[in-house]
Amino acid sequence: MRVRVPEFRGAAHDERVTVRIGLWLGVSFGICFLTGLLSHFAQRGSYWPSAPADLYRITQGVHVVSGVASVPLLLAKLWSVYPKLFGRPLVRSLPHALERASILVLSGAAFFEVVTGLFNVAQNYVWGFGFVEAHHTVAWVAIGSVLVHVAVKLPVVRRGLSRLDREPAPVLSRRQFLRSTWLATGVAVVATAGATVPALRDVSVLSWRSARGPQGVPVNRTARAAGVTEVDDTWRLTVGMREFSLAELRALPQSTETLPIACVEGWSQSATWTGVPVADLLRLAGVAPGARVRVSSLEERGAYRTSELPGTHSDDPRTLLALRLNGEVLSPDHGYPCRLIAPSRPGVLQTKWVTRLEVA
Ligand SMILES: Nc1nc2c(c(=O)[nH]1)N[C@H]1C(S)=C(S)[C@@H](COP(=O)(O)O)O[C@H]1N2
Ligand SMILES: [Mo]
Repeated sequence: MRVRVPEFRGAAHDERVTVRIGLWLGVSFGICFLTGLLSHFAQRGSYWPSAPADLYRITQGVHVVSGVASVPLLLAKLWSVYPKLFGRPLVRSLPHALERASILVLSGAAFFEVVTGLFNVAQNYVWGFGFVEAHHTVAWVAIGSVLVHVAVKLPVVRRGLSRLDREPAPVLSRRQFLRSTWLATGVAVVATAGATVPALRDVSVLSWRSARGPQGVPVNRTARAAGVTEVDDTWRLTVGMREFSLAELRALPQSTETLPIACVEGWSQSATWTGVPVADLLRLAGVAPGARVRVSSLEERGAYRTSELPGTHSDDPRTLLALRLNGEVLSPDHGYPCRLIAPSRPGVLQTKWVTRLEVA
């Protein structure tokens, strides 16, 4: 039986163009998937290295930038193959049906990841489900269907990687389509990467959160939003069985470290923090070094009001209970009277308005 397919002769629909864009999409998706797993691990896992201090900042920056790069690539890829949707009959055989179904799953999962990721970056939680779990689960669906898709299409990939300029006529427009795709991808990356790459801050016009907050550092949740508005002289830090007033904390030996806040949303910002090393406080309270520590804040509601500090971090001399930021007393929005700041730690776990440290 002859299968009639309407003719789409535009250069964008050339198999060789589809394959090239597909390859880059595969690379950006693969990088995004792996760095996403690392982020999940850093947030949930019991082990995550505390050095180098910029480790999480880099993996999460790469995660968000590769996700952004996937958007134009995904759109160009779909544009390139959409004529295939008009192929008739809809289903030719069982393998063909499976292939079509897998593409449906792949496109759906890819769109879900990109859209939820971008909304999260914009701090727009418009849905009823938990972002982290959904984004993580669907990532496995997406990467699984990518692998199936690549395996099924391997012969096409081989064929499609042949030289673009074998036939003279539509060469230019094929190259033009590819070039505009690279260009759109480059623009998307440069326009947003400034959120985490300081050198790009001024060219990243669409970058989120690159605006300065108080003391030169952006703010995610303000003290008012967290309901932490009244901190007075009765405030105490409880460490195990010991209590410290703010004056007592200020009287302890202070350390100064330059460490980034690296938000899971992709922005990051380095700053100079001064305070008491958490390891010193634990020692004063008689806690054995390397303990896993639960950090609690004054915040009464909110997903990030507590966090756990793995032993690798509680033991690291650069992990501070910070009292000062960039030379000034912490502003309320940055966690006054004190906040946790540890090297290579996701921003959501850098708990502000700390009131208690205890062995987890
Ligand atoms: N208690 C508490 N601490 C918190 C949060 C919060 O909502 N509540 N937000 C976290 C998030 S998501 C980030 S990125 C950092 C941001 O710190 P900053 O506002 O000082 O830049 O604080 C973290 N600490
Ligand atoms: Mo964050």
